Amino acid sequence: MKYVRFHTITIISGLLLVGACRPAAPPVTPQPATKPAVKPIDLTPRVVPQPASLTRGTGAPFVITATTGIVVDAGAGQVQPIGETLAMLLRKSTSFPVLVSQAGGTAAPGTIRLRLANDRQSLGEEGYELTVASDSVVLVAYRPAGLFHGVQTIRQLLPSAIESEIGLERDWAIPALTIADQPRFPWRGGMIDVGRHFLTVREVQQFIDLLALYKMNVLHIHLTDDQGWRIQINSRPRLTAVGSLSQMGGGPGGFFTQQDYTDIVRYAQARYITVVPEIEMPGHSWAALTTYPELTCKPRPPDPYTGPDLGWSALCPDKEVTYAYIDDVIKEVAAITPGPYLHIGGDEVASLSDSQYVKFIGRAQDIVNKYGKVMIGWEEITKAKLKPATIAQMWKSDSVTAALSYGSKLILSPATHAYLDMQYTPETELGLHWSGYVEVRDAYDWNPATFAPGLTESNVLGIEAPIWGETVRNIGAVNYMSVPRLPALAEVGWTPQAGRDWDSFRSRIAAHAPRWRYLGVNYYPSPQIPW
Ligand code: TNX
Repeated sequence: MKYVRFHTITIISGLLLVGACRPAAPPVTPQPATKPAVKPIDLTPRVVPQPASLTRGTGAPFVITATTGIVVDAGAGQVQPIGETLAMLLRKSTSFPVLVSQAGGTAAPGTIRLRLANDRQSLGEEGYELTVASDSVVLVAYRPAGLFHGVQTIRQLLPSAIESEIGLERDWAIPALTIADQPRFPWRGGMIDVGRHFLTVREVQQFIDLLALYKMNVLHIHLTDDQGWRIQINSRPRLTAVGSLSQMGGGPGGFFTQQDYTDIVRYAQARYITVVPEIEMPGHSWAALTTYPELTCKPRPPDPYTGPDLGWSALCPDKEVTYAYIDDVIKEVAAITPGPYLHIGGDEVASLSDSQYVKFIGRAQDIVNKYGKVMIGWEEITKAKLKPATIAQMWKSDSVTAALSYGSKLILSPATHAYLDMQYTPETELGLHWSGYVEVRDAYDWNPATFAPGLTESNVLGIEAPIWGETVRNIGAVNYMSVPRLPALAEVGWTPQAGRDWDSFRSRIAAHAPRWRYLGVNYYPSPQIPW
């Protein structure tokens, strides 16, 4: 009680003191209650990648309300889940029921209509057409992948808050417009390296989510390297029992069971993304060699390797046991991979002679083909005799002529533009800089068709952005290094060259930052972007 009384007295004397020093207050005129000014919603479309053709309408926007429904074609089995994907996105943030129903005929007023059209072959495997008016949204494609990409466009045309995990009140408006869109290149990929540092299934799925948002369609997973083996092989259990227990810099490592891998593949498939598994050979193979030391030509103690050096390890091309081992591994990986491709690495082999290397790649190609897959390898494989179907992936692009001479189209991943593990600037805490610094503009401002002498538009299968794992240990780091460069590269792969412009890109991508924050995606706040 004593304390309370003392406290009260102090306050009262304080008030008296303040009152005594103040000049007399002017009389207060009562004001009518006003609402704070409502910021008008910005209906400028800021779609990344920029659509091939976009025409703004003059009418009112389409507004999603409690009665908005999604109508999908009756009987088109693959359209229903795409409609559900869109409905789930809209339900979370709007709190509206957004029912998905099946119907034929024309779109009812107030609906979002998703339709496959057999006569729209010109839209290709991934193209779509979107027409937004005040009373309807109509999305048409020739194939389901086109509808899926079109849904990503609808998503990006809505306010960023559409990504919110909790219900919010907004004008959920989509601007009136017409879009006719399809990709420049059929291959638009991202590569993730779980060999150096393992990532969980959920983390890989989060990377897939990012690819899907920007209409990329390939996930290349680098599953093995010197520092760790990350995929269960039933006929060779020691690969995971021993080879998975290490990682770069020391630490626990990890691996995917075949069921984990299948979960990743299914998650990607539902987003129209093809998974390309990579089993590195003959180099970058120390994790396997610690479990099978007899597979190397140059024995050394089979201790785990956790350092950064490249090019020193190799399977022995002169031993038949090597090919028995590859056969076992490729057979199982091919069996759990529905996509048509299998990547064998093939890069940076400093410890074999050219003739050993060439012999090895030829035999590996036969084994990959025997299990029904198209072989992909880094550009060094062009030293070998390749089949026209085999695909070379360029990282330095000094073997373009060799690659084109056997008839393959090329995947372009130039380290100077497309390597997401390069530092943005000397100040970037993560990443390497052996190919220089890659700021967002470097990732954006290049033309795949004229990138190297001898290339033309038709030789290019597409582009791929690898994020090597030496310095990247978790999805937060993956996202920081990927965003905004991955969206930039997505636009390089999707949008026709004539439709691309750095100033346009930088102002559009700036508007994606609130979206990334809702999604929990870490990003690099590049000074080149007007955030
Ligand atoms: C080169 S380029 C590699 C990877 C490294 C990367 C680091 C290529 C095909 N291989 O083994 O992780 O540099 O940036």
